[in-house]
Amino acid sequence: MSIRTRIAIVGAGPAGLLLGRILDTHGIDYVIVERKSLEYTLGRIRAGILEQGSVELLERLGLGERLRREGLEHRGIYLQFAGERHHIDFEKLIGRTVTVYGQQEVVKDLSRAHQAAGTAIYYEAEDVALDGIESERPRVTFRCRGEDVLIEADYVVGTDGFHGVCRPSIPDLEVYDREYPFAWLGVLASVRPSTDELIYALHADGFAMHSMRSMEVSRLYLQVPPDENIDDWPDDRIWEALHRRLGVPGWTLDEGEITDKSITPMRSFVASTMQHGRLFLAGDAAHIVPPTGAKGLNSAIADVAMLGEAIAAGYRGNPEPMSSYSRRALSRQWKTQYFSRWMTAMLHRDDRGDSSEYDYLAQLGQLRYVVESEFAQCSLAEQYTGLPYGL
Ligand code: RFL
Ligand code: PHB
Repeated sequence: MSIRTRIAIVGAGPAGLLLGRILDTHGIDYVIVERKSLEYTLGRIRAGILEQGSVELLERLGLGERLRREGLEHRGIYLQFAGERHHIDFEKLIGRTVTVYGQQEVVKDLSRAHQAAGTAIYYEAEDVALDGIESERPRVTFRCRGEDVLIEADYVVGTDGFHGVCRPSIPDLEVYDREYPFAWLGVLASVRPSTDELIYALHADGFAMHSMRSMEVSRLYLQVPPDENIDDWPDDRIWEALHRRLGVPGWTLDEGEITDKSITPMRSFVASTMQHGRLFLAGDAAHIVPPTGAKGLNSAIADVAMLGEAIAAGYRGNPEPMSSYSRRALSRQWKTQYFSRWMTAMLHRDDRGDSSEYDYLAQLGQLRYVVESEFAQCSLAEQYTGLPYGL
């Protein structure tokens, strides 16, 4: 089978699905190709926090109805260290907020909107490959339910995540990356959150975080070594570590049934370009951050917000936004990289090497500076709630 469309989108994660909805508002036709099944993409538990700009974009696209009803707007976060918990009030500091709404829910809303619009999405596509990205007619080929499919497009957009096929199709691509000597063990628990807003805690044993998905479901994380085996963490051990690292006098952490448990390694990664010929990259396909700043999903949303408008401008006869997309997206991304690395370094214990105790005490100094300085808090608030898109 052979298909002709304007934009071939590879990957139906949040970036690919959202780009499709943006293109719909401009009447630009596209086809989406996804390696996994619809059920699989709906079941992935990942990010939980939306920047204010992400919320506003979803609302503008008509995707805000359930988000407004079920999302939990948070005016700040708690930073905890040395047994003290401090509130950083973004709303008071800079008049901006974030919203707790699971990535799973964003993907569900996007998938429903695509179903209603009758979008062509090829799920369970095998052997997805790109061809001719330096030509006028780039192609995407794959097999779907035993049939060979060829898509001929004007442009290909790689929203196929970190392990996708699009980024490796760029010849001589340079990449910049950094690994961290720790990972996050994350659990979902069926229990009302014990906090009204997220708690980011540095403890002598390592980082811990209390997040949530709803008023009935808590999301909790613990710093663990990168090669940790999940089988070594029975529920009792997880709760015990969470109580120790998150505990402050006069506060209790309520326990509930753990319904999901996983370990995620941490890395920072940026590709040197987000465009080659007629291939554009967006989201995790181009860059990864450690999750401490809650920036992965929001960066993917920012990329496609910029790219969708750039493509629309291109079809209206203005090629400039498309040619400057990579530079603009990377400029925003490098600021986000720095923020995520800073939050990660400030809040995790690195106990390798001789300077471990020194580093920990310096981190406590940094945290104390942040909670004592309104300037530092404004900077954190500005970055956490989201930098503007370079449109
Ligand atoms: P995705 O979500 O990885 O989607 C890529 C899609 O492409 C498909 N695919 C292919 N399709 C066709 N052909 C191929 N060859 C393909 N290869 C792959 C995949 O099946 C998939 O459907 O990338 P996208 O859309 O760029 O979205 C990025 C976000 O998913 C990611 O950045 C966030 O989840 C990161 N993240 C967080 N981000 C935040 O903004 N706030 C958070 O609070 C936050 N917390 C997190 C996180 C990520 C985590 N994990 C598990 C990595 C917490 C965790 C634990
Ligand atoms: C989450 O709720 O999954 C979450 C929240 C904030 C982060 C990372 C993950 O920084």
